[in-house]
Amino acid sequence: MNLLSIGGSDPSSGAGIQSDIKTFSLFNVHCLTVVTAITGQNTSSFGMVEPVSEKILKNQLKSVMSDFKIDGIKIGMVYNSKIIKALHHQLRKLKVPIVIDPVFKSTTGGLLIESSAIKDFQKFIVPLATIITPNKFEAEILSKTKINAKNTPEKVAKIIQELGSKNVVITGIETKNDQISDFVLEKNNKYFISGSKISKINHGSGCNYSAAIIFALAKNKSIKESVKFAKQFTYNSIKNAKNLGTGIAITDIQKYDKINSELSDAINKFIEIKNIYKNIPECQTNFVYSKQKPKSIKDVLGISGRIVKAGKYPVIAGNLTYGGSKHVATALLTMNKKFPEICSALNLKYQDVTIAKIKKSKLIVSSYDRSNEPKNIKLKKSTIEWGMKSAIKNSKKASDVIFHKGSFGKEPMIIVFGENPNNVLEKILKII
Ligand code: PXL
Repeated sequence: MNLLSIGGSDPSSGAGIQSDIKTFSLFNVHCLTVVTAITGQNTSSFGMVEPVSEKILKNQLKSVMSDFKIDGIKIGMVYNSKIIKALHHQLRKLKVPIVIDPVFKSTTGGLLIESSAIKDFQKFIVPLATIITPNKFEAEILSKTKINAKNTPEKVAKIIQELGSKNVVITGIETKNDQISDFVLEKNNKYFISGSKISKINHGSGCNYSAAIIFALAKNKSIKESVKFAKQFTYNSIKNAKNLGTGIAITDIQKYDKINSELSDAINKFIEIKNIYKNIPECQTNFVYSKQKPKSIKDVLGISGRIVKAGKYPVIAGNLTYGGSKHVATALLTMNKKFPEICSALNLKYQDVTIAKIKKSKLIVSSYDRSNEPKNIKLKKSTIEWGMKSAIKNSKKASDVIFHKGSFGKEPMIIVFGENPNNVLEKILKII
């Protein structure tokens, strides 16, 4: 896959073109680049900007467009009206997804667009967007409206959509104390996507976010899937930010982890299942996915704070981490030891209706009885391992579902197993 990043050069390689090359490389994507301006900056101060001439801008574009199949484009820093108009002229007829990341000011205070060019940005760049990703400050400039109780994020996003962007995401809206939300306005849909806030001033997170969105869109993911993917990716990049210079930290992106990406997609689909909160047990739900041949729970990816019930809504509490689940991960490890193809699992609330559906389905079911549990096992706290082993002791094939009816003080439980998270989801949809 080839993705094109159009933006400014940042010699500290925290943002701009250099940051996108890092991000796309992690995704195994070839990053084409068209440089609009050269900045002089580092992690503590912003020196100067020199935009490129219209002539070399056009030549860069022509060079890449005449040679490569381009699967998606991200536009960051554009700096002046000449560049804006030239980009509009060359890109307006293309049929590929375009993410516009309006960057007006750097974290260290540098101006990334001439103030006289904002009007042309609204007129010529915004309409190119499949998605535009302003932060709160940029959204206020684009819409000429301050976000407050009267002018809600929705109202402001609508103004930006009317400038011609198909979808609008306003990032960094503080909803609750420890939460940070993105407001998404699609053509016929609107919603917030929330996540935990990390208070770490950094260089690069905005670029990471828009680069991850264009990658997901080019892979044919929906707007919602793309935004959720980018949010998780950016969260990790901020959490991992490193003090490489003497000033602010530079975001760091981990190697793209297929296990993380697949599990993250499946979790997002799971929480969207209608009325799924009814299937979340008192001890909450975890969804896990392991590496091949896992040795311990450290090889199993799970949600650190589980999926919890908040009234009628499931909420992802915490983050995806290896070692993030103990119980469901232990159940999976035991199953995987006997059936190495089984790498994913999720626990559901025990309900008679679910058990009835499971029995009617063609799924392979086993169970164990916790009241048969030997005392030494209880003391050693290896209950789950014992239960799982006794359930599959005589099995020739891996079970799709294992349940137990609980015992004194122990909640009964259903665990669904599969080769991967999507496979687990398919089974869940058959039994709830
Ligand atoms: O993060 C926004 C950004 C984009 N592009 C360039 C930048 C910055 C912020 O500093 O320098 C070139």
